[in-house]
Amino acid sequence: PEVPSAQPGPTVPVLPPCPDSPPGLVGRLLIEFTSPMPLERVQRENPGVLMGGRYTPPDCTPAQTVAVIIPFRHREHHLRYWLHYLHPILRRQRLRYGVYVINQHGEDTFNRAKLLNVGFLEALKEDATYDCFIFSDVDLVPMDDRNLYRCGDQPRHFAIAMDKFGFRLPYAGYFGGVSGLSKAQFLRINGFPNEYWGWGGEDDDIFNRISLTGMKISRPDIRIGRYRMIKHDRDKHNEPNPQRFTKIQNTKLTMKRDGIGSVRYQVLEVSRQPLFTNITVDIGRPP
Ligand code: UD2
Ligand code: MN
Repeated sequence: PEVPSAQPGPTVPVLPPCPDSPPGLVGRLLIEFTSPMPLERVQRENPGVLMGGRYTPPDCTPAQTVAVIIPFRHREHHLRYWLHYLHPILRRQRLRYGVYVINQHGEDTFNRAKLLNVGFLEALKEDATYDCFIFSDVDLVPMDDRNLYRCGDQPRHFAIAMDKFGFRLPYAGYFGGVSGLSKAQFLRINGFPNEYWGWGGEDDDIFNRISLTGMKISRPDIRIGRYRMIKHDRDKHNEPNPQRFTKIQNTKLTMKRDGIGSVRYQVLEVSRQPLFTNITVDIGRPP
């Protein structure tokens, strides 16, 4: 019998893998927060970014898919600067990525780490191929595009030299600001704590989780991991948490029961905007 030969279909271009060091990076960047930043301008300047803040490089196939998760409430004006600076940087870095703004509903006490847990789960619901999660404050902009927003074989701390700390690491166990974990690393530490309400401590708890599971923090060169933070006052309903000092002593006991496995919340709205996906969520209030 005659064996049918394969019909030549339309040619699907197979893109080469994206290179380890992306060409076309510019290095040190000038970052300032003086002129106002209308969203229409940011949109106009980033035509390659798709609805929901999704991007895929046109000329190569990235090794990872990155979800950028931003904890958020009432910081629209910071978000506009963040989108303005970060989209072009992430594009030059040849990342396949999506931006998720996790907006805490209501006026109860803010809970950064719980919002980040929500972001992890909700981003995966949007796209199950995410395998790298970058958690970023809305007010932090890198000053060097060689600080690659990718995951590696250890959890990564990106924001190591901030203007507000004199461009130095404030203490060895500092893990605040911007960090990145692969899906496997995140699950290995049972995600982030849900029980830090108000300002402070949650980043140290995450650092403890990483150490307790035998992982080590990886960091960029101090000359590259530079950041500017948009100057701001402490927000309402995010007062320093007086329990933070005792809580971070107990991570070893609490991390098993408090984390991604126990997070309870209710999504109120998912809306795909031109430059990001907004997820408004009810995360409850402190007990
Ligand atoms: C530091 C850390 C931050 C976190 C925090 C303690 C730096 C640069 N960052 O930030 O990672 O550990 O201390 O919790 O050291 N937010 C809102 N609306 C609010 C309150 C907070 O959107 O009403 C979000 C926003 O993304 C903000 C982030 O939470 O950037 C951290 O809050 P912050 O900027 O007030 O705290 P800060 O600068 O001391
Ligand atoms: Mn801040």
